[in-house]
Amino acid sequence: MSNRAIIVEQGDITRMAVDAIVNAANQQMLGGGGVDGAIHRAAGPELLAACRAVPEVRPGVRCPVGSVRWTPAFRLPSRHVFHTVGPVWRGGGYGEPELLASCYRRCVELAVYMGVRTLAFPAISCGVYGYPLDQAAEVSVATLRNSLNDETPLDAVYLVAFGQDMYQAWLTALGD
Ligand code: AR6
Repeated sequence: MSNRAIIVEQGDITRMAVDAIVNAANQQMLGGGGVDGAIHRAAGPELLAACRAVPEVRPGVRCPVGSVRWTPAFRLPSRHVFHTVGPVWRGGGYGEPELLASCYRRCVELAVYMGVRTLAFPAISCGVYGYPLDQAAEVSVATLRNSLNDETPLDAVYLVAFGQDMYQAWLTALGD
């Protein structure tokens, strides 16, 4: 797919009828607030059971920061949930941009591996984790542009902003 197929939308990611939506989870993967809570509510209790079944890589960690894990989407209109864990913003000098980039890159890699054609991201780390919206928008768009080329077998990548401020930040980063 080409860069043109990065599409910014404003709304609720749990309503997206795409092949896979991305969850901004935490390392435990046992639910939380924000988009994570919304996804668990909409998917139903089977999602928590599926998350629990993901093996821990060390005590309390099912998905390290910058990595991704897969579950089905159960009652959501999408087919898969990709659970990724963004970095907590600590001023930018603790590898936050690289870790956030890793989230986007690893989700695209998983999408290609699984034959996912349409993928929707929320603004990873831009809520509770405190990442500045403009900087997160730049990292996400730059990473997607690097990860996607004309041969990538994806039809569309949606960036789903919950609020107007993130919507604007993504439009600016895309140069629209
Ligand atoms: N659809 C799309 N975006 C949403 C939705 C929704 N339904 N709800 C919130 N957002 P956050 P983080 C936006 O805090 O910063 C959780 O407790 C929200 O406006 O959900 O990565 C996890 O369990 C913001 O722009 O994720 C972790 O503990 C963006 O989603 C922790 O929060 C991300 O905000 C992860 O923090």
